[in-house]
Amino acid sequence: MGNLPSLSKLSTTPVFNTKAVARETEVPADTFRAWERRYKVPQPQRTAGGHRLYSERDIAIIRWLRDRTAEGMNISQAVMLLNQSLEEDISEPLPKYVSSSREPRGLSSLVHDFTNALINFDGARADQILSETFAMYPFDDVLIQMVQVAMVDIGERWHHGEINVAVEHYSTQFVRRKLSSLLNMFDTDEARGKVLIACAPDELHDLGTLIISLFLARRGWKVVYLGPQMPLPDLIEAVRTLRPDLVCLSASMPETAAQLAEVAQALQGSFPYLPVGYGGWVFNSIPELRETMPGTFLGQNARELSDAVTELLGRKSTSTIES
Ligand code: B12
Repeated sequence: MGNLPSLSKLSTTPVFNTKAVARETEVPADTFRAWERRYKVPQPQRTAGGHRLYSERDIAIIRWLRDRTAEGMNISQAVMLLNQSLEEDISEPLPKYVSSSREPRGLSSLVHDFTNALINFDGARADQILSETFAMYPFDDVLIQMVQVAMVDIGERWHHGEINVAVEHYSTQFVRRKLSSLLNMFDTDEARGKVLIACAPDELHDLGTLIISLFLARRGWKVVYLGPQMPLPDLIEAVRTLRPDLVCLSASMPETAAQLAEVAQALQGSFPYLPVGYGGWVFNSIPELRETMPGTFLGQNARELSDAVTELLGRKSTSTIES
């Protein structure tokens, strides 16, 4: 994927009119005006007469978005990556691409609208809100403070009988599709190390493991995502084949936490040098359960997990597993 040119070196002086930008970038004016309306990027200034004027930096950004969409990425993902690149480049003193003409919407209002859109089976609206949020807030915050919060809210309403299973399934599938496509995007073979991620044998709650997978993949770890309901013999087989540097296990209920203790113990028996970590909602709500678990508790959420994994594995890139 092409890197963004160093934007800080490019002029922000508004000099090019719409026609010149279309000619320079070979992107139709309607297209980049639609990007501006929907994602607040690029950010042309206006002349006294109301005409748009673009800078060199705007042109570089339009070209970069053009190339990503030509590679098959959808525009909302491309804008999200643009924001992410700006976020990661600490030498880049640029604001995120939020319209300077109005305050960004508060996250809680976006979470509320996102949840409502899902509950009303309105995937297009949910998609739009998600893109808007990715364009305005740091990637990690969107996952933990928006997606996770919305899924807990929707799931709890299902648990209380306030919404039916069709609504819960629709919302879960929507989020699963989004998170999976992001995970594919961050997949890399030049990784810092390989992490295998799986749920306990009877565990269906897997959105948390998808989120932790994304956090790790985005930080350069090769994630092998095995998802919900992972039977122990197959997990052992997978470890033997894949030789990961770390296995991360997840449970959300006391029964599945008990299973996880057996899984972790069996893994440690078969692969004494393989680090095994665990986490999940039940270990946050009943912390005493951590005392029953072999392996390392890696944190209460995806953010804590990424720090713990870096601490545990450092920058090691070769597999150390022995069987
Ligand atoms: C949505 C939901 C469901 C959905 C799950 C959809 C899916 N595919 O994931 C469905 C409808 C399938 C479901 C089913 C059930 N559920 Co439910 N569910 C929830 C709910 C409301 C939210 C879960 C969720 O998606 N959270 C969002 C994710 C992103 O957050 P997360 O899982 O916590 O993950 C974060 C952290 O925990 C951590 N993390 C997660 N894994 C790992 C791993 C590692 C290594 C680390 C470090 C960190 C980590 O990082 C994640 C990201 O930040 C929770 C309540 C809650 N507050 O969590 C109940 C809850 C977990 N469910 C519960 C129950 C009882 C059930 C059912 C038994 C209900 C039933 N009668 O059938 C079934 C069980 C199914 C099964 N066998 O697993 C109970 C469990 C309580 C208990 N003591 O057992 C809860 C707590 C609801 C409640 N208040 O009672 N559920």
